[in-house]
Amino acid sequence: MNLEEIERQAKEEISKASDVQQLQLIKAKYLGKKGYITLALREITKVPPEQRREYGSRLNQLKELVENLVRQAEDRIRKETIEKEIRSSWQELTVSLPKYAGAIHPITQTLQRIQDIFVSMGFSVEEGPEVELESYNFDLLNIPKEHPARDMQDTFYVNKEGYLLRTHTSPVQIRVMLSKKPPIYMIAPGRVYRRDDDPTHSPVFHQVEGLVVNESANFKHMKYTIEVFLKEFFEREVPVRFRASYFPFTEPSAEVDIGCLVCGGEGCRVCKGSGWLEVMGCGMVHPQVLENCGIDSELYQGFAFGMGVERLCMLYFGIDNIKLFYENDLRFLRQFRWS
Ligand code: 2U9
Repeated sequence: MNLEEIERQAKEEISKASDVQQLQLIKAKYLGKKGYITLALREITKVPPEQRREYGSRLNQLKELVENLVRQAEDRIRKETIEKEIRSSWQELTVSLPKYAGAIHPITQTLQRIQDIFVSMGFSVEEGPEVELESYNFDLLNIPKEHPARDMQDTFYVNKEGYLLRTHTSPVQIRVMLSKKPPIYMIAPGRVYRRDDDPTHSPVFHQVEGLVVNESANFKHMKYTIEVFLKEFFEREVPVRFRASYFPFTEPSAEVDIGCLVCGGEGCRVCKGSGWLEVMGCGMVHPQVLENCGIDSELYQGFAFGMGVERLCMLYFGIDNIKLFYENDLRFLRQFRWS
């Protein structure tokens, strides 16, 4: 084979090579120990002396050309292999997404919405332990030793003297008051535990409690704060009424009702004919509670409020059984995709 012939054939074969092994064989055929170009170089002695220089340089050019073509082909094959791999393993994620998409749990969504509203009003969000000191959960809150809430029937005690599973998030406010000076504007969201189990009560549920302590807090401030919150939470003007009530840690105390969201106040099954739905409790912090936490009740006043997250979530979404929140039935949970 003459050199032109070798060049033409090598170019054609290299350009057609489609995998690395094939390319290695072609390389050996031209550049290997017994390859055409190697043999041609060896045969240089047979070329007449006056043509050797020209022949040698021509042959070296050809060798370089073939080496370059092989390198380029290696790159091309490597790229083609990767592209082929990508094409075969590629998945259209946006198409399969809706079928498998998760949802944020309705309780988490409700907690987030409640927190966002209070944060927008300048409250901080505080957290505390779920296994709590009995004294923070009851004593410092002015809850007497013989109070029924302290009963083994109502509270989960743990096998360490003086500790329990918190029955409300109020001990978080105690911790904040013990460690910080007023002014205090805070909410305490979190999980709480009570020995209850029926269609409207779960042994584990969530609360958000709020506390404001400053030199001038009064019932009017509390009323306004709660009214603004409820309007934001239910995304409409809702009738709100404050009913006198009693809690050991607040005085005076009130329960807060909104006009029934289902019947608009006419009276229905949901509001048990009254036209009103109870949504939270509140009151002016008992001076004894402030004193228990080292806050001078002559100088400072506070208001507090508390709400059950499950109850607010059920009212907001129109859910009638609290157990649905804990069963993790996907047919239920799927309905709460954030749109
Ligand atoms: C401190 C002082 C006062 C928190 C309050 C309520 C009223 C209340 C209930 C709502 C439904 C609990 O989840 S529920 O069963 N809560 O009615 N909570 S005032 O008062 C405090 C808290 C901490 C130091």
